Amino acid sequence: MLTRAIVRSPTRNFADGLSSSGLPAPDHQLAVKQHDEYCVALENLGLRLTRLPADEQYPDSTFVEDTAILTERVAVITRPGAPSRRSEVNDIAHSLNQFYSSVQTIADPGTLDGGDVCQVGDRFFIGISERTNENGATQLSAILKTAGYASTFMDIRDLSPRLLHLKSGLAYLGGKKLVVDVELSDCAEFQEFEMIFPHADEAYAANCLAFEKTVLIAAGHPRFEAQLAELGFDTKALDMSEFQKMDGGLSCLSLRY
Ligand code: CIR
Repeated sequence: MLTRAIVRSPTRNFADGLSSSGLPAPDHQLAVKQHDEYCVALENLGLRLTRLPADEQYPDSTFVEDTAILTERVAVITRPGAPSRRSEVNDIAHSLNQFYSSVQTIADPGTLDGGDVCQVGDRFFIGISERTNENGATQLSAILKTAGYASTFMDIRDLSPRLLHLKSGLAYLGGKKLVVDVELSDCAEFQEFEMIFPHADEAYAANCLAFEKTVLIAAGHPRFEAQLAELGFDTKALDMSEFQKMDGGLSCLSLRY
């Protein structure tokens, strides 16, 4: 069960981060407001937050998910694929040392972004992407295996070049339920699951966060909200507009453990 999360406030120069969205630059004050609402939503779900202060050296550092893989048995500090983000891991490693007796790391030449790693019970789907290379995925898989977890690689560059990370198009809702971007629907690995496909106009909504029967979703996706309600989930919609402009989604804003 998840009890804690690490979050990091958006920097004043948040708009200087990496983006391929083609959307207008984000507004810092609005991003801070949306981030605060996100933190309140996590707290209302019972999570205790570690809030790291904004670090202006790293405009993408609010997307803490990419810096670590946290499981019940092991913590792994990543080596983010974007060189501008590589040193974001330092403060996260420092925070995690308080909670994990052993923290492993991904080493050069491996690259790995947490956004490419989706846990489904005792198994992990690891996306090979523009950010996560095979070496990084292989290092993670070996660490996970030692901890008793299985892993499966999926090359999303071929399957769906539009997705920055695997979890831009994949979320686990518990049981056998997966939210899947329609472009990933043919993956053999997913066929044993009950797949929920967001409508093509609501593809951004695939990046959602499930906490048992409650799912945090990005606001403005009514069809997806209805799909989840039909399955018996309670939904809480959060305004994510400023993070979407920088290619980020709900999962990217926290490290949950
Ligand atoms: C980046 O390009 O690295 C950031 N602007 C967005 C990272 C989003 N993170 C995620 O999906 N896990």
